[in-house]
This record gives sequence, C-alpha cells and structure tokens, in this order.
Amino acid sequence: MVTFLAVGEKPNRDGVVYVAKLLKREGLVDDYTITEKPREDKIYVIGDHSGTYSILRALKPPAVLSVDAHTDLMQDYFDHASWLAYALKDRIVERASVIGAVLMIPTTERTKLWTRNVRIFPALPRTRRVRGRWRRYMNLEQHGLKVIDEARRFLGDEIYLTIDLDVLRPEYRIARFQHGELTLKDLLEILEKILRDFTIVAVDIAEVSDRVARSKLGRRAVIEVFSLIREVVS
Ligand SMILES: [Mn+2]
Repeated sequence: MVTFLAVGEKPNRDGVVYVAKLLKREGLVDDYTITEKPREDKIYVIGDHSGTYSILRALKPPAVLSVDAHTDLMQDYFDHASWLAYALKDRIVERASVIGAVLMIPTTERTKLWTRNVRIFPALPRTRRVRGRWRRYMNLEQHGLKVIDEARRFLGDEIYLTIDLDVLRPEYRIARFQHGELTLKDLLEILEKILRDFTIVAVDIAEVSDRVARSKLGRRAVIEVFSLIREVVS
C-alpha cells in the first residue's frame, strides 16, 4: 500500500492530493487513502517534510538516510527544516545521513546545526571547521556514488529512506522553497544504488506541493522516482 500524508500548509496538502490522483491515473497505485495520521506502511508520499518525523516515531527504524537539498538539522523550533535534528535529539533514530544538501550555513547566528550521530554529504564541495582546521565534506560532485558506500558504513544495513524532491534543480518546480542541484538522472542513479545497497524499512517522497500540477518536469520526476521505489519496496 501507499500512504498519502497530507500534512503541512495548504499548498503541500493540495500537492499530496494531486500526486495521489496522478499516480492512480498512471496506474502506479491501485487505490489510495489520504490521511493526516501516519499508519504502518512501506511507501509514503508527504507534503511538509516534518511528516517524516511522525512516521519515524511509528516505525522506529535504526537509521535514516535523507536525500535532500537541505540538512533539516536546524534546532530553533520543530518544522520542515528541523525534523531530523529532533528525530536524533529525541532518540527516535540512532543515526542519520544526508545526501545532496546545498545550504550548509545556518541562516541565523542563533541557529546551529545538530551534528551528533549524523553525516552529511553535500551536492558540491563544502568545507567545515573541525578542531581549528578546515576539512572538506565528501560530496557528490567530487566523490559521486562513493558517498553512498560511506553512508552505508556509517548507517549499517537497515534504513528508513526519505527523498525530499527539492533535491532536484529549480526547473523541476515540485517543492515550495529552494530547490537543489540534482537532475532527475542524478537522483535516479543515487536511488538505484541506495535501493541495491541497503535494506529499506520504508520510504517516503516528501515536499510535494501544488506547484507540481503546473510542472511537466516535476510530474515526470514524481512518476519516475515513485516507479523506481515501487519496483523494489513493497
Ligand atoms: Mn527536507
């Protein structure tokens, strides 16, 4: 089954309803229920990315792998930009990894990224300061799919996979806010390897919004990502 989690503000909820109908029309789901409360399932489509937190609380997987243009490790208050920090802080998961992030710098002085039990693999070369020295993150541009091997070593075999569609470039126009650096081809390659290398407890596709209804590239991306997942996870 597929659970469509219509959570967040209206553009997100409308986006989830739209995607449910789209996938039904494409013959990719038989039937669907749209809900605000997660139930136990293997595949989810979510509006606001904070919905992943409530799924994690229900499923209790050991680790999370997030493919996302943002780390979602802010700590100011609970929302779509901080749910992963809360999942780690609240010990709902033990370890997490983020692949494809672009924004590495907290937006305010007050905002510090959560760093314990998490490894980040940005889309592009980025540095961070560790004990007074600048060190480079392993990243997709320089290290390619090897970042997934590294994530595998760090996370172990069993993961919950969350795919924030804002990891795609701006022209895909799926999410409400800033998009990232990947093409659909890049994303599918990454997902194919993740699906091969890990045991997937469950998976979600997140941050869909009503923008996708007006985006041909966006619809194509949703359909292809969903199809790939459905082949492997059921
Ligand atoms: Mn996100």
